[in-house]
Amino acid sequence: MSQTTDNFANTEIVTLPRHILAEQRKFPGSTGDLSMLLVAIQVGCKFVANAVRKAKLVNLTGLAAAGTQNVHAEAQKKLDVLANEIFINALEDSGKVNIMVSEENDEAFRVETARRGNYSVVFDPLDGSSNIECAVSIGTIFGVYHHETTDVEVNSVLRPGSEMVAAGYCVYGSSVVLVMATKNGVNGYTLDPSIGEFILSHPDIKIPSRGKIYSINEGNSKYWHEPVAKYIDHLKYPEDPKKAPYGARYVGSMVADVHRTLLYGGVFGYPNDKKSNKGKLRVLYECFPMAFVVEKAGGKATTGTKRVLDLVPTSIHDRSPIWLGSADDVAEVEEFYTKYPVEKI
Ligand code: AHM
Ligand code: MG
Repeated sequence: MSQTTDNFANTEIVTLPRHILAEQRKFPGSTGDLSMLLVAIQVGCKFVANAVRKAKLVNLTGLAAAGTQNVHAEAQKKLDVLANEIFINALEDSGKVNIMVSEENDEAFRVETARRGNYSVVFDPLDGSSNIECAVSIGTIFGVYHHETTDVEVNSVLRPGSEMVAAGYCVYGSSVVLVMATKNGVNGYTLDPSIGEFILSHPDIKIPSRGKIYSINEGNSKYWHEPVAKYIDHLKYPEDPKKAPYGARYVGSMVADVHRTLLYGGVFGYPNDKKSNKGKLRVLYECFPMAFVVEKAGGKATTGTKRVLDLVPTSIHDRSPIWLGSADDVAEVEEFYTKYPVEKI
């Protein structure tokens, strides 16, 4: 097994830290801080994966302390709280992080001065937690910003997603897969439980330019705006009678739905509608990281009328409509929004 080349032979088992270091060597003079931060994130994912797998057996399902809610007025589950603590600890210990924003914390907060670094991390420690109790896939989502100095204001994370330097997610599903995107591209690593290491399993992921699957909560169709209703209809009843309709898949865990979309192509949407003007998903730690991953893999992400990564959040828990996936599919979504404009998005 060659230790000196970054061109791994097909048969080689490449662990995540080794792969990240190899990628870093492509940029001589880099500090290695981002690499260390990404390695810390994968440690957090391993701990969460372990907790998720045996949650029921060790009394980790169910609600946290009675009446505990997060800032979104959602009941916090024990696993939500544990996953949040795991990531906060892993990120603090890395010594590379400055500001953290978590779905589970009302405010953004800073690491203590002695352990502060030049990166800020926004994350949803356990997304899709309504699926915990029934053993359906859930995940972690994260995005990383860089600061020139450690002396930054806590609200300096309110920046466009296009300024992220890395983002990704970990899906705790039938296997545990960690997907990381940087300016170098997108790679996926599968956890080998027998050795406790993430192994490079999906190098240089590219999303197909068009897919055959749409993914949306169709139960909300009563509230949909016209472009959404018309677009989904067009997928189900193609104008060309020779064309097959798209298939529908919706897990209800963004991480799982986006991961499938990334690998198979197609489109995932959580639009705004007549009952929620901004949609459901949070800009900083749900929409931005996923849009970043999908764009780096050659796909697109839009609100319907604007590129998601160009949004500037006004508060850390801001929400946005989102459509993401294969470039041609998402371009078609935008065409429907142009043809059937909605007054306010
Ligand atoms: P959560 O952060 O409270 O888990 O909510 C986010 C989840 C996403 O994973 C998923 O895409 C969406 O909510 C599903 O919402 P719905 O049940 O309205 O379809
Ligand atoms: Mg979430």
